[in-house]
Amino acid sequence: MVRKALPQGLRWLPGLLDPDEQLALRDAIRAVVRAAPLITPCMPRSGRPLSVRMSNCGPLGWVSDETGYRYQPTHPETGAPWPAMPLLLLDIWARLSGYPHPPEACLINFYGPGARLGLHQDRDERDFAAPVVSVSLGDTCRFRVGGTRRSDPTQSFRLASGDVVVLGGESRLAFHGVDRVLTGTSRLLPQGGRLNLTLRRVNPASEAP
Ligand code: MD3
Ligand code: FE
Repeated sequence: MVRKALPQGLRWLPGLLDPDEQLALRDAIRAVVRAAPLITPCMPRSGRPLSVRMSNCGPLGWVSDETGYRYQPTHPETGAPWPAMPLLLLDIWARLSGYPHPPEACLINFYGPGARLGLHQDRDERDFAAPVVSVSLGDTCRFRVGGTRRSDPTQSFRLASGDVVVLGGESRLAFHGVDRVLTGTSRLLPQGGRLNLTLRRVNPASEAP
């Protein structure tokens, strides 16, 4: 097998969270999702539903509907502010991001049976100076990452429960996606499936209130 270098600025930390931290974070996300139920987002224009279900915590949340992608302070169905970000996530960001301000958004992606996420870039944020920090819980997935152009070669690796990935530097604008979830690879979520939490800055810190 040919091993390629990971994109510049991508830091993969396999097993960063120990089993107790994974349980604590799972329970914190359960509480978030009880207050801010998972949504089935739709693609802008086509209105086609995504297979990944989503919610958010923190001051801002990422939403996608027929009118477009955006960050907003409230849940689109309940109208309530997104729940607070669990302290464990703020702590992970403070340790790993190298960014002197807290994250503004945590997107919660839930992958049930057959869910996947096509190759895309994350560019709805206005601040690309901050990294994205990703935390995986539950079943392992096959994650794919390429370069900053869609046509760049890609490579894939497995993200398991407790793995954290920091996407800074050039990797911040790399194309990436989730090819598939490997059912039955973790017992953290009793009904199976995979959770991914991405911590993000949205607005440049210089413009923060
Ligand atoms: C590389 N989530 O929420 S996490 C997303 O597993 C997203 O749910 C995937 O792509 C998931 O937008 C992948 C790893 C990840 C997250 C953000 C990135 C990789 C990234 C941003 C830029 C480059
Ligand atoms: Fe993404």
